[in-house]
Amino acid sequence: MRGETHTHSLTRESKTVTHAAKTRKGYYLFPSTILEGANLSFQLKMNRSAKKANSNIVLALDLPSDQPHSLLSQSIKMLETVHPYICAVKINHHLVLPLGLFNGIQKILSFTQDLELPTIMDCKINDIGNTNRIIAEYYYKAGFDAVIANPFVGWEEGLQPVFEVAKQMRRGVILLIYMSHKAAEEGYGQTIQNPKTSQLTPQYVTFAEKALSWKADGAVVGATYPEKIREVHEILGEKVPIYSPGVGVQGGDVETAIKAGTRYLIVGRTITISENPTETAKHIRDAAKRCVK
Ligand code: FNU
Repeated sequence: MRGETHTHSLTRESKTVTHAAKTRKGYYLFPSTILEGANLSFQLKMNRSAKKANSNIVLALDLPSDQPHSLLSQSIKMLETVHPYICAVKINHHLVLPLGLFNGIQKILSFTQDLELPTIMDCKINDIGNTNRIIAEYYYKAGFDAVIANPFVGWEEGLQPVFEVAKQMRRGVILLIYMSHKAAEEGYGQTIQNPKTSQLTPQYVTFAEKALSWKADGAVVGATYPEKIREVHEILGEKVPIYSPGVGVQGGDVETAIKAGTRYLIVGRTITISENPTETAKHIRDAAKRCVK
């Protein structure tokens, strides 16, 4: 069993070269899976991973904060047991703050890369453009496949630099459209006057439209608001997949969310603090599988 002492510290780049064979001409020949994996867009990676695992569950690797010294080994242990039932891993500040990005989180990312699981950093980027670009660059350089960002800051000098760096590095950007918590209505649900058309519109509808025009790779809509999922899905169709957190502990329901149009379910505590995370992950995966057409 891998633990605190495991030596998975290779970066994405050095690992790729480790797997490569050098020809006489000096070119590297990569096994096709590695080459394809490195070049696939985030959306394709997710698609492929979901098919392979026969699962649409994104594990929110949120562990309790009472034993910070063993978070790394707890994370690896969790991934070792639940990975057959998930298609991706989402990491939050629960781990980045205590473990640090390059010496701690990167070890987890190296492990998820070995498992061929795409990773999402839930940093909810929400600052001025220059800062946003630097945040995204750090996470992508550490090895994350996608970041979550907040469309409230807008495009110019807001999220534009994030989308630019994502394009350069072939990574993904997922936008918050309607969050899962009780007060989501106060921000995402307020009625605004569209500055261009002067029409009154719900905030989240304009965010869904931005997700399309900015070519986002995903849209977060809480599983706790199936009617919002349905409405957003009508706007996005299959172009921008919906990711829904809020299943289980927050009150959202697997079947209702999927039937309303969710593509990926983000599940944290229901799995991570359950008595048997593997069984729980399998149970949720199977429940989700039954609803997917
Ligand atoms: P669980 N999360 C969320 N709602 O819960 N990123 C949102 O609207 C959102 C999120 C995250 O409740 C939350 O921070 F945009 O234990 C946590 O990491 O299943 C996870 O999704 C849900 O955790």
